[in-house]
Amino acid sequence: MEISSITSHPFDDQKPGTSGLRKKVKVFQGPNYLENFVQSIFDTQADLKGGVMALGGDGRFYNRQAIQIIIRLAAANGVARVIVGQGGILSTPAASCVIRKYKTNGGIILSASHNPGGPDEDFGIKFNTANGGPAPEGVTEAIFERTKTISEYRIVEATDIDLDQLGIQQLGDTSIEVIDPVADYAELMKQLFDFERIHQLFNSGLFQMRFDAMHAVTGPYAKRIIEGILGAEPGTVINGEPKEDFGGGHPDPNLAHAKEIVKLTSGINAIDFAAASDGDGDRNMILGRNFFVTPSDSLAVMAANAHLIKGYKSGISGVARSMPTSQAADRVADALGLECYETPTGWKFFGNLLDARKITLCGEESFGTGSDHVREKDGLWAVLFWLNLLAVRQESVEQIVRDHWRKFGRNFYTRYDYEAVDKAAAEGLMEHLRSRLSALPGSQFGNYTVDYADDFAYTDPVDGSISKNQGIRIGFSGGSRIVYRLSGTGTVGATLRVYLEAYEPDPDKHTLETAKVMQPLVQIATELAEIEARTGRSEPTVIT
Ligand code: VG1
Ligand code: CO
Repeated sequence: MEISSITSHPFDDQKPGTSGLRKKVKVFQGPNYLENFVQSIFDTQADLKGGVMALGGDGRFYNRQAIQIIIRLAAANGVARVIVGQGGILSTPAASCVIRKYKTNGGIILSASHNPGGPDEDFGIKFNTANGGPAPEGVTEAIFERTKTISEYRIVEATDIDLDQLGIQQLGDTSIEVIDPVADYAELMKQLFDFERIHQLFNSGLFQMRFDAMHAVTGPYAKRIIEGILGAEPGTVINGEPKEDFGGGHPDPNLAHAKEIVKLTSGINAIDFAAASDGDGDRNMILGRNFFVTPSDSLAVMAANAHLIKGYKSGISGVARSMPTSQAADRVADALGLECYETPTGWKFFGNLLDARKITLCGEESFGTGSDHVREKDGLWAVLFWLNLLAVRQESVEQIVRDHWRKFGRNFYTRYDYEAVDKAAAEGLMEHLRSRLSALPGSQFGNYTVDYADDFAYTDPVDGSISKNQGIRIGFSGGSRIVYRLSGTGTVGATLRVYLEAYEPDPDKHTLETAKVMQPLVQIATELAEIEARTGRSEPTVIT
């Protein structure tokens, strides 16, 4: 097998963001762009030489071509074995499962998650370490440093691997093993959840659900597990055929983009339960009959009920949430006498806590929940968790959540996204807020008094690493909060995210409409940051 060394020149924009390197497909298709980044992974991750790596993606446009290129780079860089999902497919949580199960030295996941796909849309690449989790900042920093000085990459000349053929194919000294992308993941889910009970729920004839795969990667997973193994009626999984452009949609499971299931759970003929997942299968949205469960509440409900679920029946060791996620989970942890960790946005920050067994469950307000079963957030896992809970408690989604609020109080929550705003304007806005922080504590805004205001910094309790500038927090006495941060996953301009949380202990007020409750905080948040004056936007692009 002939190995070529190809001369290349560094790109200056290969710094991974919140979750890997994301760019327009056209950028990745450009000469040497993908090759440089992958070679930088091999150059910095010495274990991969002579080692094993997992490889797969969410099936979006350019997935198959990128997989072929990465396999040829892996062979030239002395990787002994590459485990790749059939068709180049692995959902993000399934990739994490495969890395852990086969004890690989890490893996490469191709995805831009919830960002649209297609020739003019987004592509992404991410390296996960041997624990199955997204590489921590130290590793992504090293890869980025390497991309700045790289001068060549190594690649073998070879014909394409047949990605649809299960089994081992040889590329020089490197074995390429094409595996069923669903089997190992389904096996893991069977260990965690009471499949018999969920099957009975489906069989009862009294329960109707739909799962919207949004033409993304979870289609085959959901069909095999929910319809196949658990016996839900055919047609339970909708939009289950993965498409390279996600059917032209935006595979982002929220109220704005997953309209189809919102409709199915609304009105008099509403079904009992619906859920959706995103492009790469790590996000989830949970809906009951005429009822939306905020991701922050979902995490809190899971923590409070984990002991009822097979895989967690001996209890949980602790919880963690990303900083902008509502403090609902904190209240549960408090009641259970457990620690609740507040981490920066991005799943990579949960890895150490999970590895050190400080936490069992974790979540993000951005429709992400997960546990120590893998090291990624896991969309279908969350759906199965809820199904298992519904089967055990024999109550509706709404009853379970309202009961939770009665016990712990309700954290009303909403997020405003201002997408594709001018980058300099967005940075200026954050800078201006930063300059005001020290003067804010004690000031009064309507009924709200500022308790603290800071630029969130995190010290990892396991390895002591420090991450600064992770978002601006303004906390009010009484537990309400405003958080501002700039997105690290977008590919156009900047996206300003404003996260709002209002704590309400009084059960009589739990039936109020979220938008109404949040109104005063919205006004404070937009005025304080001078959003309209600085970005020219009077309204957000998306409200979730
Ligand atoms: C967003 C979310 C964050 C999530 C990240 C990756 O990041 O806010 O919570 O971890 O996406 O999710 P940002 O920097 O754009 O706010 V996924 O499902 O896109 O891999
Ligand atoms: Co995702």
